[in-house]
Amino acid sequence: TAEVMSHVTAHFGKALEECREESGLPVEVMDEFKHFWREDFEVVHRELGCAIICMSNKFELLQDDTRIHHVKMHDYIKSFPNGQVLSEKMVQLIHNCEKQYDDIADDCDRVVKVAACFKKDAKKEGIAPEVAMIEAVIEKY
Ligand code: B8M
Repeated sequence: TAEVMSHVTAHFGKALEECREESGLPVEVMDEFKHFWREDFEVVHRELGCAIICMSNKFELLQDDTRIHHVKMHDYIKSFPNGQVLSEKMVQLIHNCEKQYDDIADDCDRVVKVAACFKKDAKKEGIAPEVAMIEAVIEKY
């Protein structure tokens, strides 16, 4: 659900600070990760892909091939309130997007494409949070 996704985003987003430098993502492009879900935020910058890889690595959510580690991703999402209702759907959506962009060799370029695909599909499925929902839980993390 969007409620659960707001918790996941609030927690995951905290790692952006740690990844700002090495990913080279300018503050002008994205100052806080919650804006990922804004209607008018375009998920297109290669550096955002680099940042998502770096952030995911902080929580060991990726395999060596930079695709999601299904078991670890499940466990991560399940660690949030009501996480079990979202984990399967979320892994499914991300994996489906990974398959569509499997031919892009550059990891940052591929991951930003996967992330944009995931955002679009999550909205379609009604599990994309409003930024205000993220703001309401961000202080918990
Ligand atoms: C990775 C869990 C983060 C959840 C926070 C919300 C949105 C972030 C989107 C990133 C999509 C994950 C892309 C990783 C794909 C690796 O092939």
